[in-house]
Amino acid sequence: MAEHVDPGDPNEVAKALASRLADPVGVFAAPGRVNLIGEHTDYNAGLCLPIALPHATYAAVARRDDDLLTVASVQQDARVEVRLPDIAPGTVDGWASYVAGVAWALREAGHELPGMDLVVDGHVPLGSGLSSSAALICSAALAMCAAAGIDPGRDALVDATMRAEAEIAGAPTGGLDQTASLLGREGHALLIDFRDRTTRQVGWRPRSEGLELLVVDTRAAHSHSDGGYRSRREDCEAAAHRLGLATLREATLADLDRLGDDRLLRRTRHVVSEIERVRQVVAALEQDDWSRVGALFTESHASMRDDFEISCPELDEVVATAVDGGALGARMTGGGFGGSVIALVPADAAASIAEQVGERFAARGWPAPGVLPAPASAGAHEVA
Ligand code: GAF
Repeated sequence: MAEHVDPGDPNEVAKALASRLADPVGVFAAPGRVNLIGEHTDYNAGLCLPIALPHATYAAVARRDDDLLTVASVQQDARVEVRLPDIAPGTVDGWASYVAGVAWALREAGHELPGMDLVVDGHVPLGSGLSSSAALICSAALAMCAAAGIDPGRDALVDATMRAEAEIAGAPTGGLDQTASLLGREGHALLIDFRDRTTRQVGWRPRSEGLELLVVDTRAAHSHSDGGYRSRREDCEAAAHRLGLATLREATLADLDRLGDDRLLRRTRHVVSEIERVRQVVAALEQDDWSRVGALFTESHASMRDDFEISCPELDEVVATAVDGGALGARMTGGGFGGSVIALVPADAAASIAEQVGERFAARGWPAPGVLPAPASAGAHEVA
């Protein structure tokens, strides 16, 4: 059977977390995300369309009189302690490097931070392609800003969280996850143009049409995912270089023949066609054409499976099961090589599709998948 993954009650989570600190400044929540469409386009200066999930990471913070940063987690035994001036690339590793990295990036940007105790509680499933790391890093960013009494603005926080993740945590991501977590809005998808990092809120309310966005966490986390992500970035850079372009955003399908390399041709075809699909999904949403949205999801999945080669049997199985069960369309979401699928389904078919996925996984001897509710939810905020 598929297992329901509950986001938890934000007020209860916040209350329990605050009680772990003597004099908390506040508790801050930052959501995970699902990207509706526009995969591996962010680092190609392309378009993405994520929504924020109701599942979030929570960070409670208290000030200290010295220059120590201490980080504890409800999910981890070890408490990490580091002097703020000692944080630098290579000095903190593991999950706490995301939190220490934000402190480092904010200080690098010229902000003064006090010593702080942080306690975090993660409600975004780990390794699910739903951006648990962006949720952690963004909740810590808001908590630290509140403790320091500063408000650098959301765009500056996107910069700081991206630097933290790339330079301290060692994950060279493209900005999609942090932007979605910081700027997401209830009832909306966020259209992000990574050429100039401008954003636009686009209405996303499938429930008002009798539809539901089903998120299925396959719980397949492939060990080569880090290497796979880097190698896709390198392929895209190599393709742009061969075409004499700064990024693949400038490429068109007419350029494909000039690449002279089948792998680079297929990588480029994915990026160019995926950016176009983002435009088409936004246009379809503006016309309330949900069948078209679904069809574009399924096309996107085929492109990631065949051209970008970032799918895996578990992801393909969920997509096939959802489509067989009556979904308007389905695709893997996130970096790939495991993680989650989104399926746009008639609300009254959601439970039976989830059940069929669970049955097919059991038949193949795979661990039970997780199923998450996914109404478009609020971006990072203080929990009242
Ligand atoms: C991961 C990365 F962190 C994002 O920046 C993005 O590239 C995504 O994979 C693929 O669209 O989530």
